[in-house]
Amino acid sequence: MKFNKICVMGLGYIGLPTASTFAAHGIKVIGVDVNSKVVETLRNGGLHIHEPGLRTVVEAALKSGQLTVSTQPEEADAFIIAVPTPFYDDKRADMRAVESATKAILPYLRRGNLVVLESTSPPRTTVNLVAPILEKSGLKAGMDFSLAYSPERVLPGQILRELMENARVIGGVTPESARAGHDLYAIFVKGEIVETDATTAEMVKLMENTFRDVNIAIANEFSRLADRFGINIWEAIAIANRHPRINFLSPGLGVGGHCISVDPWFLVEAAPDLTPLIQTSRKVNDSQPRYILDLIKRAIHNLKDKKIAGLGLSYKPDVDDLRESPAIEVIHLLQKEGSIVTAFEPFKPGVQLPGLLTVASLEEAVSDAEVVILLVNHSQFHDLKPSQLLELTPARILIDTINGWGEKEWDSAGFLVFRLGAK
Ligand code: SAJ
Repeated sequence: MKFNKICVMGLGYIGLPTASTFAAHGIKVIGVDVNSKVVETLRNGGLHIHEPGLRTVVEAALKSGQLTVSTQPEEADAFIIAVPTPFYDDKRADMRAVESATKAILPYLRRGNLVVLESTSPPRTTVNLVAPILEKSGLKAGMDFSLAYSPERVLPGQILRELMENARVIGGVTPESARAGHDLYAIFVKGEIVETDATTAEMVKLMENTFRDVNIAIANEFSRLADRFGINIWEAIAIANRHPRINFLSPGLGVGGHCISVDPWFLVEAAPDLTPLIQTSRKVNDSQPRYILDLIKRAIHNLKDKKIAGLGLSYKPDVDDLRESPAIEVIHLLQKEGSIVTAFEPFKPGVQLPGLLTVASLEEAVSDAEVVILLVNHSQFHDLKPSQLLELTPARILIDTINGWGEKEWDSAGFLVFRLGAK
């Protein structure tokens, strides 16, 4: 199948890099976002998200005229839906954005088009939710137009590289739909493109993120056991991972972000009776911030009125995304204990968050602190030398929740350091 023009619905962390990458490969792309602020920002040469290398690709795509942005879709050869699928408070998948993006395509859908859903979705979404909406056009999915599910699998921080290099799975509602999807992504994907059916592709995505969640849950549980038995979990994991069939992930503050902390719930919702392990892992990871609070309490005893500098607010190192961030949760827990926390996030230095005291520099955060807590292993913090921090802060107690400050360098430098999972 040939593609001259495609329409990408959703210009967030996935849609914008995808739209710009297609444009960079000579395809005419219309990028659509319902948020007019996003469209305005892009039109004015701005960027609403931080991702390494993205600015260059977006600027080039817009300047060349290959990418245009709008709040409304247009007729195209292919439509890609890359909108968020968050969850409600009760952890059920919120499919409203997928539903409305699909409805928005409906008036522009023509015989011979391809529609691809990329948003992470509960099993059978493509056939049970997307296809029936599109078939209101009078066209039949898999016969009159192609319909496929192709999950994004890129890692925030490395999106542009992974978009092209990762293997890509394309699940069609028919083998012909999968083939059409293959033809589309072959425009820029250098990794292997694997064709399957739509529901398998949906499951693959959910299985991948769930596997990671379960793996992190066991690492978090081991960190608690390490505290109990007086061993160093970081050393133990490093040794265990030398076994050829073992690959533990790392413990930490818990699992944040918009993907791994959300996606396993889609499987739980779809089959609560079949998912006890997945549910327990989610609970273990969600309870890790509270465990971290206990660790801090064991180190400091009385948290009331303690002046604490919290380093990092994002959900993981070297990204600006604050969604579902366990670092923010730990700070709220400390505040409930009466601590006065001053937080600094280098990737969003000016950020204002309800109920949080944030400052725009490391210096400001630590200058008056009694305790410094390393919450996110951003390079800026990881690369700090103990002598630099000694000069910036009167605090002599450090809490390292993610093993960012190695024992050798830091423990003999004049600080009293407490680490998660270390004796
Ligand atoms: N984390 C740990 N320990 C680890 C690794 C991560 O506690 O050893 C924590 C992080 O600090 C973070 C959370 O887990 O809070 C998730 O981070 P991540 O780097 O594991 O994953 P995401 O959410 O940034 O991206 C994942 C990726 N999925 C997999 O690796 C299977 C990515 O490929 C997906 O495209 C993305 O989810 C997505 O969009 O679904």
